[in-house]
Amino acid sequence: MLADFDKEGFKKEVITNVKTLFRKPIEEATPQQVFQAVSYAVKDDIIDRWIATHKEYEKKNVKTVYYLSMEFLMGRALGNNLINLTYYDAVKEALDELGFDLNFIEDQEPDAALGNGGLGRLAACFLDSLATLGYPAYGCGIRYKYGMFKQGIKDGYQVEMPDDWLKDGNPFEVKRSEYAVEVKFGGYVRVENKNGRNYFIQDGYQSVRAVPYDLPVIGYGNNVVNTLRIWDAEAIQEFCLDSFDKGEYEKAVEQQNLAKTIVEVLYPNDNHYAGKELRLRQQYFFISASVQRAILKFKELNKDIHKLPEKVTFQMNDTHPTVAVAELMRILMDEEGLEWDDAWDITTRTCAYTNHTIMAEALEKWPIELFSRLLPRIYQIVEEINRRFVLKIQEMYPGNQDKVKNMAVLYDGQVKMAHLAIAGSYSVNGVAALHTKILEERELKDFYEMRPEQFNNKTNGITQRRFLLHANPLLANWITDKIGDEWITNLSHLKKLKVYVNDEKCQHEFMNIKYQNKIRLAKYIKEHNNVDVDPRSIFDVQVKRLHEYKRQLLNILHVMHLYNRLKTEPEFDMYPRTFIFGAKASAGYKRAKLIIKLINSVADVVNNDASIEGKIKVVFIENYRVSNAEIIFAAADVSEQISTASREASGTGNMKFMLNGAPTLGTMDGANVEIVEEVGIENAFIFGLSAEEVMKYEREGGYNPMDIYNNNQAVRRVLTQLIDGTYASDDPDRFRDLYDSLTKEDVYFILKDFDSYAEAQQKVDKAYQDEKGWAKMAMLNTACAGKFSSDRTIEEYAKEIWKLKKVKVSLDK
Ligand code: GL2
Repeated sequence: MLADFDKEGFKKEVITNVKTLFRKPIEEATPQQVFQAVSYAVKDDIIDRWIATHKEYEKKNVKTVYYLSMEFLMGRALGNNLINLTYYDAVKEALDELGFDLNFIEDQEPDAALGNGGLGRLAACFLDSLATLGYPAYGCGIRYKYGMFKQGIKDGYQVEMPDDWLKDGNPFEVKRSEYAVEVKFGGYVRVENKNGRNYFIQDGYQSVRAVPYDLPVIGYGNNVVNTLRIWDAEAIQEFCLDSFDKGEYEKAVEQQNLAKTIVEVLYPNDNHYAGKELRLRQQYFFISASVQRAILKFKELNKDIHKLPEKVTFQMNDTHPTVAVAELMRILMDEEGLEWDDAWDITTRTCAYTNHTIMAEALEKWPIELFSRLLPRIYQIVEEINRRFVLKIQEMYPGNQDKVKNMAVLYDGQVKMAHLAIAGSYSVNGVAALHTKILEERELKDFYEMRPEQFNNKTNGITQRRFLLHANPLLANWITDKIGDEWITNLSHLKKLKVYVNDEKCQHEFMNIKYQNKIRLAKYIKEHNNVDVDPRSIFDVQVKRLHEYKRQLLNILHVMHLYNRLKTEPEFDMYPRTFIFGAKASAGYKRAKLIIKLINSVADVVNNDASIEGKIKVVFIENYRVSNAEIIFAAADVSEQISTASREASGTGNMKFMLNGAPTLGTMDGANVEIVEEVGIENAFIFGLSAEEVMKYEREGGYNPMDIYNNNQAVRRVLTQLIDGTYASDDPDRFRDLYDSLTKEDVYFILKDFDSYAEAQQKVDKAYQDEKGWAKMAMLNTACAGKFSSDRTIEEYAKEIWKLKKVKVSLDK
């Protein structure tokens, strides 16, 4: 495949690009300018494939999935694009010859951080797999002007800074003004009767023009280039002198402002909805635009709108895009002229819904007052959906009011978006086996009983192209040396590594690669945190969003406990350990932010206490994001996946660690269960209450944390240290909120799981000292990670939900 890469031509193009873009010779270009010039040169290589792919899709009139998502956490594009074009090494060489280091050039690119965490990153991995497998797909989202905020740490506290990711332009995007559509908000609905049929007309509305920007999504070595389409908003009515005269100036300003605010910023909440009007506007904005465009495209190739389900699936990524159900109904009835039953039949064979969480605070509900004011026509449709759905429930369960209460779309003055999604979809899936089971047996039990065939599980996955091939080149090359390169597109091949796990030479090589990656991370930590860490210590890593259910607090309390032991138990010893954290907290999540402060305060004390001889180091990596995640996963020895069982729907970081040879220290939650199933429980460190036990306690009203406080000296000691100034000498009450939350309710069972966690940690300490045993365990984790490729996940979606066919693309020159 490399044969078609023209190195000399590429070098020339880079030089020319610098000249035409920046009016400079390349010797005078800034690194950012070189990055731009290189990216435009790469884009040229992409364009032909992009056009060829879409020609092929049109020629075959293929079925397409539209992956509707408020979030796509893409990270950087350049390196990944080169990897998937299979040009990475060649471009590296070309740039070397021009006197530039590709790694350094890659570092100039801002992360496209249009997402919060796992849910958004999953969407990005899915796009990579869809293109690699040759499935026709669009990602549809929002072109936020500001993505996920940049996190700074000041005096140990998180500070948020705007992420102005577009300030230097985005070389890979293409603006497609010709595909702009109008999206309407507010006003009222007027009914007009023409020839005996009622027409519903929205009047007195405000509107914006939705303008798509397309980003290429490149399949690995197969010429397929799919599209991530993100929508920008522009004012329909520009300021014009006319409007002064007609007194419409105010309206023009209003529309300008509306357009500007809609796409201004990503809401930085993970697993939590804020219920803000602007958020609902964002949702309807990108859904209306995406669905309108999809229907227009469908109609270019197909005459009969009834064929829509044969050609299109709208996959709704969580509750955020579920207004799509009603928007599709609106288009089918008000624009295509279908009757309700016909439209409903088409809609419910076109829409599918993925649930990503059981956390009640994440399932969106909108006050009817707000919803109907903002989306009057859509609300009418939702009302009718609800009316018919409730009739169906009553028919199935006569007289059972509880069923109506639990399942209605409209209830208690609210629009329940999950219920709308389920009523309007042919498929509802969870994201790991345990999660789907909990949905079926508990959270969505009534819906499951009504229509069990609608439910299915699709265990999440990650793309090995970014999280191994790009992130860990040393290991990637080693694997390819041992078993060939088929793993790049078929991760199950990794199991061939099993024959090497007892081979001492291989163990050595494997652990040496880990060591090199630890040196790379240590260097990053020194540069960014100015902390020295010893790459020979155990790198124990917890990187993910900060959330109480993820229990970073359990981790840091345990660090405090170890520190206590080192200080007071002369006979206690431990293998040197570096506890590495990385996490953003939602800007308004006070307790999460306090936990960040606690981690940094513990770091201050422990890292500066010479008496413990560097046995413990604590590092909080600032601004955790996709680009530094790639370095972190590759360097981890231990993967902390310690959520309260039942709460983490799946987790995907857990899979990235496993792939890079880090055993899981975790609870039996989410996909951890399946990781253990693949690798064997002896190759993981499992602790804590099971999901069933947690849910049983919850049914019975919780447990009493004071029982533990009173009987467990180690726990009492660290709790006391939260309020006696040990870690806050200037303000001993600083962490009182954490103390109170643990001693009063401990809703996340942190104290309950403490002993069992500490015990598992001791096992880690012991296991690591058995060098061969550890090497074997680490290698087995990599070897057994095959299941967790997003290629496997996407194959399942494509076969079982979307019914897509693969397309081959060739480049006729
Ligand atoms: C999440 C879940 O919390 C997480 O466990 C899961 O892996 C991802 C992807 O399915 O989805 N749900 C959610 O709302 N966010 C997640 O990361 N933000």
